[in-house]
Amino acid sequence: MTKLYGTSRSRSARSLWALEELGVKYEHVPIATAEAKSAENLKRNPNGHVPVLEDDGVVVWESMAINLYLAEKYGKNSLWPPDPAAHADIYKWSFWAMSEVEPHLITLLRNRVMNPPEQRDEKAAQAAVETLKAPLNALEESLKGKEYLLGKNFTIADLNVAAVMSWAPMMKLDLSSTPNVQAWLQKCLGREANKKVRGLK
Ligand SMILES: N[C@@H](CCC(=O)N[C@@H](CS)C(=O)NCC(=O)O)C(=O)O
Repeated sequence: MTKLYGTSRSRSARSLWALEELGVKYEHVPIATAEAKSAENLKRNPNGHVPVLEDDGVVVWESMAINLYLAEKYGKNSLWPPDPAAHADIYKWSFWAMSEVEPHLITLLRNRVMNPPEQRDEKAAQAAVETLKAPLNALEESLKGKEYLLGKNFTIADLNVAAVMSWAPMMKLDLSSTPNVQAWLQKCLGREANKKVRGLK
């Protein structure tokens, strides 16, 4: 039995996308972000966050950990290539997205979308845009002449990085100076599995 806890309007969308790509049969329990600290959810995840995965008795939290686990278990002929060197690339890009990109996108989210207008700090947002230039240029270079991060095929590395980057348009982050990133992101986000997740609760 596979269950994914967390509304698609949260980081849970990443893990729902992975489940859909992998064709895993699962139950979606769309608990809202505001309910993530309920006593019930704290039992699953002591951090009181979503997403949380339960899979045949295995409980996993942290969106990237969930996706790497799912890809390794269910994606051997698709999202998870057999070669350990490919796994190194997958870990590298997944941790890179979480450490080098996501915190700055969150700064943008707070200061351009989430905070009430009087609490928004456009200077902090601009500083985040500046900081993002170096990692985005690194991504741009890495995608040069390639369909996907690891080469010809879409893998969990693309899914994890694109899921983090999917917030960029909402935060008015201009990607026109990194055309490879822009084209790759559109291609990844346009996949049927991701579009299906956008329609979930
Ligand atoms: N690093 C964690 C972050 C999880 C997280 O912060 N989730 C948010 C929703 S996007 C949440 O559950 N917030 C509820 C709260 O902090 O009370 C992951 O990637 O899974």
